[in-house]
Amino acid sequence: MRPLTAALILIFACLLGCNASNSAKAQESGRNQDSQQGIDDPSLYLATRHFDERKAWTHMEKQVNFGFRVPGSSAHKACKEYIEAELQKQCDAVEVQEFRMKLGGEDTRMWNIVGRFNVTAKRRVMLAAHWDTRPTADMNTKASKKLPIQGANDGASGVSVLLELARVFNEHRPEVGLDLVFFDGEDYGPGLDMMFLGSKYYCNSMPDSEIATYNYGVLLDMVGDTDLVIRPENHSSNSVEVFLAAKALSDAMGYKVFRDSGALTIYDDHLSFIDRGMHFYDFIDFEYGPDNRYWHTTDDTIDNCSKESLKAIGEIVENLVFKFPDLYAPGS
Ligand code: 1BN
Ligand code: ZN
Repeated sequence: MRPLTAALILIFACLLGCNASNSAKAQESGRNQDSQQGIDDPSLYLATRHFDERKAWTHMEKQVNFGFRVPGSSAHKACKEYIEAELQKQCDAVEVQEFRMKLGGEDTRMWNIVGRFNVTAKRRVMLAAHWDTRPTADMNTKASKKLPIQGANDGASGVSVLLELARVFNEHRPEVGLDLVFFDGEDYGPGLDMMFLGSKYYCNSMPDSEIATYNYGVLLDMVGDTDLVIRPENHSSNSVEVFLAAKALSDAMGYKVFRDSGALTIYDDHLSFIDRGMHFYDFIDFEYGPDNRYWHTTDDTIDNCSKESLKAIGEIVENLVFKFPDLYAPGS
């Protein structure tokens, strides 16, 4: 069989498969019924590839070169200024939300940072990541658990993808409003009570009228792992359409990043928004190294991350925003 014929058969088979599972899932999950879109839309296969992984990788290097971005440190302040300056180059509006917390007995300044496109649009998508790094490598087994982590994957990777997407969406405008949100204090810890500090603060400060403008949100966490695999996340299950659309894109674009099996339940920055009724999916790769052995350890280094993974998730999210901005009706 000629390669083109084989490719067309494959695409047709995939279209049929997507169509059947999609309509059933749409009824279950309350997908935006008014939308003309669907993951059975053939234009899905005409993906754009504007995301430049070399530019994303430069953002990785810059962040890890600042040092450990632990709240209260000079590296943390330098990184905040870097993210803000990069967003100023690309976005229609940039906002910095300062808040203070007592950390380790010190009154500590923390910052959530937002880059907006199409500021007044009433149909919006939020893409988010945390930019702080964990102060202690509590999962270390060989070296001290008191050392800080580089946070190349757990911190810098999501930021790098969002900063490169800011360039993409400035040059190729999305049809909806888009907010790139960088949360501080996600990983302070050691326990869950002292994590997700920035996202809780940010979410609490949003009026209902603003929540009601969002179609959905996506959180990117630990997306730089050399072997990138993203599985269903159970807290995000009210947003299954987001996962299905991303998986359809991933498959159609030739990536094997999104998998149906092995669902996880993860506490993360998306939870406050879900509690307020938003659709919010956590794209997290929680298999970092063999048996997740690099997570919250001094092995969370740039050497254990790859440009190719940033490219895959960057292109998938780029196309999610271009092709599937209306998976849910705003505020639904
Ligand atoms: C993700 C990355 N998280 C922390 N760093 C959230 C999390 C908390 C994931 C506890 C699993 C367990
Ligand atoms: Zn972490």
